[in-house]
Amino acid sequence: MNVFVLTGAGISAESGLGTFRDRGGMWSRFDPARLATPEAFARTPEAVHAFYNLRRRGVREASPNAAHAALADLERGLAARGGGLFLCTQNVDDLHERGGARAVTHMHGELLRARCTACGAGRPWAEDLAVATPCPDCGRRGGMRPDVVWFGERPLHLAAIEAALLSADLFVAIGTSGAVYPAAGFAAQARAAGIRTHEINLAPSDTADAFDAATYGPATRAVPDFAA
Ligand code: BV8
Repeated sequence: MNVFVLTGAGISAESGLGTFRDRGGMWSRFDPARLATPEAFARTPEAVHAFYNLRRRGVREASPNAAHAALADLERGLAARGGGLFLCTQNVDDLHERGGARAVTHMHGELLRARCTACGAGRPWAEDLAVATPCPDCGRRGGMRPDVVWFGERPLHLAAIEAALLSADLFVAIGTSGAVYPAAGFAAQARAAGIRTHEINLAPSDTADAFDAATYGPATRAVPDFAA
């Protein structure tokens, strides 16, 4: 059996990492247009660095939770039975990896990586970034950026995601509001291809009507129950 799982910020909520659109969520305290777009980075790079430095520290202090571990168990169980789990996340944290998942597709990039806009070199990066940070490869300053996908930028790995989505037997979305495209369109795409769809969330998402089934509750309870 091949399962495609799409996760969002809700799967990391119980690890203490904030979500974006819940009450008190990140986008209610910070303006994404001023902090999560290429234009914002060009206009006020230090403010963007400060925003991502804060989140990078938060990720380092957070621990994976029972939902991350349950997906890692599911990945091993499906492989042992000749199937597979395609774990696609919108999240930029590394909690899936630290929770034991072996293959994670980060379609919105990774907070613990940085990329030089001058030479294009990318690498793991756990420390703070600043405009003055020199690129370890080309030495230039002013070009280092968080290796995440901002609004208006093309998400990563779309061809591999599309191929895995259309060859799945089941599509499961976990902890996502269904507000951000193209990820929010995956459920309808799966359904149109005749693939069963299941939503696991705290509450019905914006795309709840694209799902055949749903389990509502905290991910640390709903995901282990589902994956069992
Ligand atoms: C693109 C990375 C072109 C950086 C992020 C008008 C209409 C339609 C689309 C658009 C439009 N105008 C612009 C667009 C495109 C735009 C978009 O969709 N905008 C939306 C807001 C309208 N999309 C883009 O710009 C994308 N790029 O389109 O390029 C293209 C496309 C295809 C091919 C070629 C070119 C790029 C989008 C990526 C932007 N980067 N983040 C960073 O993190 O700072 S977006 C950000 O939102 C995060 O990645 C996040 O993961 C993502 C989605 O949010 P969620 O994960 O769902 O989080 P949210 O808080 O919203 O929801 C949490 C859910 O969890 C809730 O439902 C809650 O109930 C639940 N929950 C809470 N606690 C728990 C829980 N569930 C279980 N247990 C709990 N304990």
